[in-house]
Amino acid sequence: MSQSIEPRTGAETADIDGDEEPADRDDPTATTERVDASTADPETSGDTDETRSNARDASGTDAGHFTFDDLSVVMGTYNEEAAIATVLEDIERVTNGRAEVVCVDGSSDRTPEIAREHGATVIEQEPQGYGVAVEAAIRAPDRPVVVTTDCDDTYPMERLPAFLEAINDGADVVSGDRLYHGAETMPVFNRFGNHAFAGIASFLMGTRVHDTTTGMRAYRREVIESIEWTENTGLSAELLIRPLVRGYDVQEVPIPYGERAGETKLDPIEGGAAIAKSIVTVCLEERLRQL
Ligand SMILES: Nc1nc2c(ncn2[C@@H]2O[C@H](COP(=O)(O)OP(=O)(O)OP(=O)(O)O)[C@@H](O)[C@H]2O)c(=O)[nH]1
Ligand SMILES: [Mg+2]
Repeated sequence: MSQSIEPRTGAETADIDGDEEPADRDDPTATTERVDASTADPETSGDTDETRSNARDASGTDAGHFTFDDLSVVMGTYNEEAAIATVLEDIERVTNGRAEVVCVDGSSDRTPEIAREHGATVIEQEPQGYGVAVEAAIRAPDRPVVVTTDCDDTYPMERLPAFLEAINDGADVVSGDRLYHGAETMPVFNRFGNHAFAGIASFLMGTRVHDTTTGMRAYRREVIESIEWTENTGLSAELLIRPLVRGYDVQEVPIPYGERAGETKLDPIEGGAAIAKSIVTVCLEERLRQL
C-alpha cells in the first residue's frame, strides 16, 4: 500500500500539544486525543494512552489502512544478547508474526544468531554508532510503515498497534514520549538531559516537544525517504525535528519506559554533547531552510 505524502504547509508553527506545558502534562485530558488501537489489531490492542498532536486537523488527510503486513520494525543491535530474544518475541506476539524485523548488527556476541533464530533479517555492519546503524535499518526494508526501537527491552512493543493506528489516522511520525510518565527507570542524569534536550529543541523550533531522543517511533516511509539525514548519535532528535519543522504531522504518544537489559552503548557525557550539538545544528538548518 502506498500513498503520496506532502508536507502540510502552515503547520510550521503549530504546537505539538497546543497548550502550555504544566497544565497539559498534569491534566492530559485537557488537550489530548486518545489513540484507540482496536482497529489495528483487536487481539493485541488495549492501549489507553493519550496522543499529543501538532495537527490542527488530521481528519481526512493521508489516512491509510495499513496492517502489520505493511510494518517493518527495525533496530540497531550491538551486543544485546541479554535483551534480543525478549524484544523479538514481543514483536512476534504483538503482531502475530506479521511485522518484518530488521536488525543492523555490529555485535561480537550471539546477538545476530539469536536474531536469525527468531526470523529477523540481520544486516552485519561494523559498529559505527547509533545513527549509522539505525539509518541503515530504516532504509533496508521497503514496507510503507517503519517503527524504530532499541534492542534493550526498554520500549513497549505492546504499543505497536497504537502506533500503527495513529499512522492510519493520518500521522506521518508517531513518537513515543518516555518522559510523560516520569521514566523512573531512566538514569537520573539521562532523564535530566532528555528534558533539557526537549526544552532546547522546543525553544529553537518554536514548537513544544517533550522527548526528542526516544528510540521508539513510527514513520511513513515516504517521509523518511523525502528528507536527507546527517546525524549519528543525534539521529533520533533529527528524525523528529526535520519532519516537524517541515510541517509533517508529528504526534507524541506517552509510553512506559522499562529498565534496560544489558549494558548501555551510549556514553552519557560524550553522547549527550553530540546530541546537544545535533539538536542545535538541525534546528538552525531547518529554520534557515524556512527563510
Ligand atoms: N549496530 C549497532 N547498533 C548500535 C550501535 N550503538 C548502539 N546501537 C544499538 O542502538 C540501540 C540504542 O543504544 P542504547 O545503548 O540503548 O542507547 P540509549 O538508549 O541511548 O541508552 P540506554 O538508556 O542505556 O538504553 C541499542 O539497540 C544498541 O544495541 C552501533 O554502533 N552499531
Ligand atoms: Mg536504549
